[in-house]
Amino acid sequence: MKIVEVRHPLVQHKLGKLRDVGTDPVLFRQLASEIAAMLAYEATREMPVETRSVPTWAGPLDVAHVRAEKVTLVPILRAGLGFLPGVQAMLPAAAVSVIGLRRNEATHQPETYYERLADNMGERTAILIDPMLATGGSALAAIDMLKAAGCRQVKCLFLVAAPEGLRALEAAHPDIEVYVAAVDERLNEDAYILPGLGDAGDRLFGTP
Ligand code: U5P
Repeated sequence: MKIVEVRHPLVQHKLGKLRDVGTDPVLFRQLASEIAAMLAYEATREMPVETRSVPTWAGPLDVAHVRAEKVTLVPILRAGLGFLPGVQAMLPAAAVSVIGLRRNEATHQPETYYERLADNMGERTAILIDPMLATGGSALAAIDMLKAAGCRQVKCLFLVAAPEGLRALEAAHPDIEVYVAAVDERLNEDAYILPGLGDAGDRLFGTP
């Protein structure tokens, strides 16, 4: 499994601000989106590019063109929504497939409550979006769904990942790619990432 930890100074600076408990939801959403855009930039480096002829002031010219219909963005509800705008800033025309997963706080296992995928999933690269990879349960369930729908290439964007989650993804899906701003230390007994960000959904949406 390809894991890219984006050590860019701006990503790390913004992540540092996210870690500050005093960062309110308005700033948290803004910073999360900015980091998401930079992770998307890294994740799309090898994207196939076609050429198209455009009329320019100096006559027709072959220019680069990325086909939006080859990609789908897949936010995992709810926290993934807070991460989506930054990725959409980079890929504005990509169809959005939404997956709703709720973490059962007793078992820490994900439960699916919503699934609405784009058409022609077999033709698309899926870019899975969730701020946190903790046990990996949610991401594994989402990737299983995407592969069952025919996706052959899956790239995952996380703000922070725990080593436990990365190991679980690697074991089940060695063919995927993962882009993260940080790989943190470990999970606590409630399956929260240490040092992490706390509950990313709560911090994005201002819920207690
Ligand atoms: N989660 C957090 N903070 C953590 C750990 C988990 O917000 O420190 C939430 C995220 O919303 C994410 C989900 O969607 O739990 C991932 O958990 P898991 O399925 O990887 O264990």
